[in-house]
Amino acid sequence: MTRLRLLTAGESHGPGMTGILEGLPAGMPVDLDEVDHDLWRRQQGYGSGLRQQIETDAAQVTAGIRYGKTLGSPVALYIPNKDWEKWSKRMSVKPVPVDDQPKPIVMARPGHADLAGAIKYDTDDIRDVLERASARSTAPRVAAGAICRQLLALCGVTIWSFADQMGEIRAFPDAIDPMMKISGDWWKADRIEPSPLRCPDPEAEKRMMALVDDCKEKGDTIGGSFVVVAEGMPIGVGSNAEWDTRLDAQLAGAVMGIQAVKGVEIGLGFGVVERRGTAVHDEVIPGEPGWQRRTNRAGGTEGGMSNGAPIVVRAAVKPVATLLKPLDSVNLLTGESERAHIERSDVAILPRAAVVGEMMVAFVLADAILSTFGGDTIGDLLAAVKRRRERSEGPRGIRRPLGTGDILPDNAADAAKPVDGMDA
Ligand code: EPS
Repeated sequence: MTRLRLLTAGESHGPGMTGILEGLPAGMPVDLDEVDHDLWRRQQGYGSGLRQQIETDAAQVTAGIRYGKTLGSPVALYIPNKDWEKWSKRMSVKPVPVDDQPKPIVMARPGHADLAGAIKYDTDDIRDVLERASARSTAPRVAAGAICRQLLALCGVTIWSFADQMGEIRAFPDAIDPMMKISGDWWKADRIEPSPLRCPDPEAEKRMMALVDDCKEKGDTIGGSFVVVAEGMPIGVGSNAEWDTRLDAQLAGAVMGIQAVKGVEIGLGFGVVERRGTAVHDEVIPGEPGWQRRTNRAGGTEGGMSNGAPIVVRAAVKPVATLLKPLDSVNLLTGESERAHIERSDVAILPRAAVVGEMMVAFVLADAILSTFGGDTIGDLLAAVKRRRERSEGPRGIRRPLGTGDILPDNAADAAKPVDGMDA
């Protein structure tokens, strides 16, 4: 990332989770209730374990925001862990005599960070590893991503997500068709948000819930895939110039960095393998304004840059590695074969992973927009985005003169106003 930096810290059962987001422009209004609402969304989902009933995640801002607007300094977010009350001894920061410590965890769970981490950090207690590997670390990512999403909204970009597959059950087999065009009205928030699985297809949702129940009964877990869509991106964000500034590479890396994600596709993704070029690339046709695309198989990026079409990112989520019917493992101390360690856990995390996916996409797109357009203030940024949108309105020869575009959201003008009292 070139402009925004996000550093997170915190153990799952430690005192709390911290996120520091650096690089936001000054003067950007931040709705902290919205941030808490996004944290709440991350905690919903059929198949979640008991931990989500214990926690009510809310972000305390300890730096970077004054009178509801960013200062341009790093924004620090703290999300307390309610469960810490019960773990303060087991997760004590201060030394605890060996006889008072709980029994170490020595049976690595296949699929978790346990085995590699125990060897890497040379510990006899896998808890030293699993606490940080926990998906709880996605909470501060969501809080920071929620702020990025608000910045994107000011720039005219909206992001949403849904679960499109769990096990073998696919939502709307043709909802996002091979042309990558979204048909019908199923994608609307009032269809997705109330769904316990973030699945807007009620028929598929019912079968997915039954699948979760079946896995729970059998001590098993289940994964799936989710899709994140970002609409309204200005054209030419990201870069064709260098491997690490390519927008698609950054999106793939950030989404792959979410716990349990094993695959990321943009647009057709692996669907390009079996198709010929004429069935992969998106034809450009005359339209309003200037031109249109017949399809969106590229998923909104070409040559490492946004091409103005919706950005469509799909991620494969593996089943949770903590199994009530554990797989074989080897005792780290004795080398003997035993069953893997069992912890309180979740049966399915797919709907929650989708919300984290939204926020990671928001973080990458906000970073790319800021890297492309710059700006010490939100006004600077929005003015530069507006110029780019005007420049994108059509072929050079028929473009409207610069300065006549009216394509930013209604509230963008408010955001661009100077901070109250700035003149004083
Ligand atoms: C997790 C195990 C569970 C999850 C946790 C991730 O926690 P616990 O061990 O306390 O039951 O609920 O995720 C969260 C706490 C969260 O907020 O997302 C794991 O092993 O990764």
